[in-house]
Order: sequence, then C-alpha cells, then structure tokens
Amino acid sequence: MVVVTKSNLTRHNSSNSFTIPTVDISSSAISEQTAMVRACEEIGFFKVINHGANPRTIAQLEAETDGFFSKSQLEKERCSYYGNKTIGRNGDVGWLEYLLMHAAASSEIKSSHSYLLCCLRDYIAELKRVTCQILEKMAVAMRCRERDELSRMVKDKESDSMFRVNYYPTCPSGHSFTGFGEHTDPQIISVLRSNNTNGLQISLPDGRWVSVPSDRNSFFIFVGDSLQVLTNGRFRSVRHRVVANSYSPRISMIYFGGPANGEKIRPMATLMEEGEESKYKEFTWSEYKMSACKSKLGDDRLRKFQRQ
Ligand code: GA4
Repeated sequence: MVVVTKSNLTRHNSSNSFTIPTVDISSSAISEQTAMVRACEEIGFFKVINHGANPRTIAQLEAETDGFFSKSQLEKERCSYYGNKTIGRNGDVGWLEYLLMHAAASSEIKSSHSYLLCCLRDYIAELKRVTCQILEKMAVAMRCRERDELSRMVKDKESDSMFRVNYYPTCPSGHSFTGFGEHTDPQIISVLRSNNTNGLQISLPDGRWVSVPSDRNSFFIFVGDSLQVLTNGRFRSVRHRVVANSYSPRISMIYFGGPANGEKIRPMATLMEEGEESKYKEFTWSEYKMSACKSKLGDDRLRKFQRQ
C-alpha cells in the first residue's frame, strides 16, 4: 500500500495574474497561427477552443470514468489499465487513481467489450484526429515544408501514443495534496480535457507557477520534450503539476501524441536556419522512453541529451 504522507504535502504557491493563451482552432486567421506559435515558444502551453470534437463522445467517457472510479477497490483493480497513487516505477506517488493505456491498444477494443472500453476507444480515435489537426496547424504556422511533418509521427501505425484518465479524489478537509507532481511530458504533444474542477498549474519561464482555470469545453495543449527537440529548442516543453483539493474530485483525460519507437528525434531540417546546429544529441523515441522510465517524475529528462 502506498501512503501519501506529509512529505508529499507541498506548498503550492501559485499566482493567478496570468492570461492563458487561447487559440481558435476552427479559424484560419493568421493571428491565430501567430498566437499558437508564440504560446509554444514562450510558455509551451495554450488552450484550444472550437475544437470540433464530438460532444457526445466526450460526455460518454466522462460519465463512464466517473462511474468507474466510484466502484469498489476490488472491482477497479480487475482492470489492467488501473493504477492507484504510484506514478512510474521509481517511487513517485500522487493523490490520484488513473487508467493508463497505449492508444494503439484501443483500436483492438471490440463492441462486445465493456462500455467503458468502447468509450475509451471512441474518445481516443477522436483525440487522435484533433491532435493531428493541431499539429498540422502548427506545422503550417511554423512554415514547415509539409503540413504533415509533425502529424505523420502520430498518424504512423506504429505511433507510441498514450492515453490516461486521472482521477483526483478530494483530500481531507483543509488539505491540498500533490495530485501529480511537477514534470514535463516526454512525447510530442499532450492534449488534456478535464471536468470543471481546478487543480492544473503550469510553470512560467520566470519560475512562477500559475493556476489554469478549468474549462470542460476546451482542450489544453502541452508542448512535450520531443517537440522541444524537433524545433531545436524554439518551443518550450512546459513543466506542470496538479494539486488536489478538499471540495470536489478532478477528472482529466490526456492524449499523449508520441512517435514510433524507431523514429529519430532531432530538429526538423525545414526549421533549421543555414549553419544552425542541433542543440541535442540525436536519439530515437525508444531510447528516450527507456531513459524516461529510469527517471524520477520531476527530473530534467532532456538534460542528458543536450549538447554542451
Ligand atoms: C509523464 C506523462 C505521462 O503521464 C506518462 C508518464 C509516465 C508514467 O506515468 O508511467 C512517467 C512520466 C510520464 C515521465 C517519467 C516517467 C514515466 C512516470 C515517470 C516517472 C504516461 C509518460 O509517458 O511519461
């Protein structure tokens, strides 16, 4: 059993005087493209409105996961995707329960499986589409030669994308435990949707932590470590964390768009200026993933791949 003790109780000082950059993904206006690139460069995070994902698919998954997490511990543990408090393999813990799966596994789910699994499959398929649309807008905005220069990695049949649903139960009255400790995501991009409970915080380049007000109608986008490398450090992989509260449980669903195991993660040639050198040693996604598996959640995983 994992006990979340006083040592996981942190002071979560965060400031609120910050406006989350917002991008209307349905718009083809240049101003939206510019806002997206600027948000990725300056913060590594933005909110997407008018995403066009099927509201029914979203609502069904939210209802089903709500139901799943209110089941008995024994029943939840029967599900092979279920996890409770432990994060990764190196002793990290958080005040959460979750479902974690490879996105590709979802395409194997048959209609005869449980309704929860079918909802996961449908949501993941929808999110893959939205994620690729965002990556294509990004490639166009960055003036990449091909619009699918980023999205092709997530579209790849071998793509190692992941999906997780995090459930943060309420804390004992007056407490705010660390739900998910600070970290960056190793993949290319993460697309998060939550219920209407706050808790997500991001770290700004000046070191300040800011709270991100929840918005169940929007998606929140995180630049991952791989996208930082693909853009040779132009985009910033954003550190973030989640703080649980004592008044209402938070549920978030995150699609992590990742490349295939053999994909080389190195700056995209079309983005490099003449004579520009890579800031990173070249690595494949499977090498990076293996190194991430050995790390602690809060580690700076890119550091060892940085060129001096
Ligand atoms: C962070 C992003 C995703 O949730 C995740 C996490 C993974 C895990 O929960 O097993 C990791 C973490 C995440 C990064 C470092 C390693 C691996 C826990 C951990 C300590 C599924 C992922 O891909 O990387």
